[in-house]
Amino acid sequence: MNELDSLVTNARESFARSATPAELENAKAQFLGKSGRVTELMKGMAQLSPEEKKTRGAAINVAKQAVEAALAARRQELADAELQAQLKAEALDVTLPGRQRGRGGLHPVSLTLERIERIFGSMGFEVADGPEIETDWFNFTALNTPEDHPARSMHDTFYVEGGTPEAPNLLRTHTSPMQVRYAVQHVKKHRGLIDAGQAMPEIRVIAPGRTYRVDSDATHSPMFHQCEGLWIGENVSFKDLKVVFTDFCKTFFESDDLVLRFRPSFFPFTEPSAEIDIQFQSGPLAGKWLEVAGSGQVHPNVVRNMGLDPERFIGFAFGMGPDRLTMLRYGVNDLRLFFDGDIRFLSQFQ
Ligand code: 2NM
Repeated sequence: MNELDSLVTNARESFARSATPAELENAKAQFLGKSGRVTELMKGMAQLSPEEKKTRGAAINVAKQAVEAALAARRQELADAELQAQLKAEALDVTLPGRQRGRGGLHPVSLTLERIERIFGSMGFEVADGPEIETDWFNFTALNTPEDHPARSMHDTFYVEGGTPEAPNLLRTHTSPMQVRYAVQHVKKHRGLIDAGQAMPEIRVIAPGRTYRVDSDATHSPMFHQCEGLWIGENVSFKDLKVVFTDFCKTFFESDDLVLRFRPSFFPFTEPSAEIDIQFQSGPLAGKWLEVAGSGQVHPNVVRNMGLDPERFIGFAFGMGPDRLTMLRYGVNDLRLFFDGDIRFLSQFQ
């Protein structure tokens, strides 16, 4: 191999070894730069005769062009490789579905509460609201709970700061205190009518909301929901309770194929009292008696604490658990699923 051929071969090898554009430019300088090998060869022609210059010059030129061609080819190769690497690094799967903003929605228990409010609303019941931190009087005393009742113990009730020993503050253990507050306001508003012996607009209210008890297992959460109902007038009876609650159950469960049973029971705030059991006649829950609420005729002491004369005013109340109603309606078997906040579970109710 002559000198010029080996120069071209050296250049090709040197360019091939250059892995980056910067290395390639250094390699170029060694051959085509001011003191590069091709340039040195051209300088070396000075002493040659005109005839020799002609042939030697042409041969060097051919070699130079070969080196330049090899350089251009390698530049293109490196540029292509760089582009490929960049494309790979920034790879986009244009077939992926777009990221959507989560739409959000109501919690299944909220859906149940809305449903309860709408059904009782259609029967003329207002919706009461009130504080979750209650006084001992509204939560227990007004509801005829004896001073030594176990529900008042620290084992069952969360007591909080801010009260006095005689009037401690607590997290409400049921939503009835809201009804007492509502009834007291209602009576205050209509005191004139009542004392004049005229008809008072009936108290017809439900009280939905969060309640708290010291209790935690598969079927009890320290925070749970309740919805209580209250209807008081001069001519309200247990028959009205049965009609109202039966109608509610049929609408809530979207079925006429169910029966109710009122089973004698005891609550401090009602007398007589009854548990309400429901039995579906068809569907997945058919045949079993399921307890869905407590109820009763409001105790005379409670009527009195609302500011009314129990000889003249009478009514009924009931209390149910929207968490349990939600489990029954959707066939959920663990209460804790509602309060774990797992979006995969909760999003199924939208
Ligand atoms: C229940 C069962 C029976 C109830 C009583 C009252 C009030 F305010 F009239 F005293 N509200 N809710 C009641 C009655 C609640 O829950 C199981």
